[in-house]
Amino acid sequence: MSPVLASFDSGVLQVTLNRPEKLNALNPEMHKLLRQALERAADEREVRALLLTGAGRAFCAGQDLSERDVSPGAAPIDLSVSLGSYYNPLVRRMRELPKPVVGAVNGVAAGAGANVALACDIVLAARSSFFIQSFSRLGLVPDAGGTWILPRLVGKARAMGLALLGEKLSAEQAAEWGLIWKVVEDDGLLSEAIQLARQLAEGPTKGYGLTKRAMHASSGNSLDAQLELERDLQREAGFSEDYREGVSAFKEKRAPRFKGK
Ligand code: LHQ
Repeated sequence: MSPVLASFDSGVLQVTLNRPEKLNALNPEMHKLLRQALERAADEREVRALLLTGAGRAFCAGQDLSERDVSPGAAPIDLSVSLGSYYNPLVRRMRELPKPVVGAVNGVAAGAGANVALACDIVLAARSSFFIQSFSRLGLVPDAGGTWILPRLVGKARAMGLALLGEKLSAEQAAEWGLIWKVVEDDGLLSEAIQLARQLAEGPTKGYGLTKRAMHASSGNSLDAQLELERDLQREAGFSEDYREGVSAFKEKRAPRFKGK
């Protein structure tokens, strides 16, 4: 079985991390397959939303630690290579994909696995799942965008507590703190996530892509710069077929039929 599964249906590319016996801990092979899936999502017009989840009882336990030789005589490991080659491009691809990415956190999301989950645009989490910034337990710094996204989502005080203490954060608490969109009962998670991804896949894909750009740019922009960006992106959105369809549907008092362009 492939360690990353990809299947396409109803506009949604579902990508499943599939090494359940290792709690879907990420290795280079999985990164390669994840990259291919994200490239497919970017290239294929029919793909209008991506759904990321995990097989078995975990979403993802972060970097595969079994592949690291840390015995006393072993050469020091340069972790920047792994971040530069795999994690940083992964997070960038997810953020830059001009289509919605839904994360369905089915179980534990630890270390880089937690931050890959948080790089999704909308995160649903099973009630029994939890998040751990487990880096401090290994003497490491939160990576895969953790030090960027955590303070922005939950504020510096909570971000610092999560990072330094490395304690479990329940799905419920994560939702209460604004880290994720919603908690879903365990047995309904995948079907609700698929339903949501399909809903998004029927939406104005172009407008969604532009919305992602605006949202992601906002944290580095002044209000003035953001207003200018909104003006430019709205210009682009206004030229889309979906804008015409949206306005027509409103006037005709019917549901819009967006084509994603
Ligand atoms: C694992 C892993 C794992 C391998 C469970 N690797 N096998 C660092 C370096 C470079 C660049 C990128 O970024 C990073 C950041 C990182 O992501 S570092 C890794 C951060 N992740 C962790 O520290 C999590 C480590 N795992 C755990 O703390 C526990 O496994 C959790 C809390 C996730 C789940 O605990 P349990 O439910 O008690 O399960 P378990 O510990 O028994 O794990 C089940 C199996 O999965 C077990 O294998 P085994 O052969 O003994 O049954 C674990 O060894 C394996 N596994 N995480 N990251």
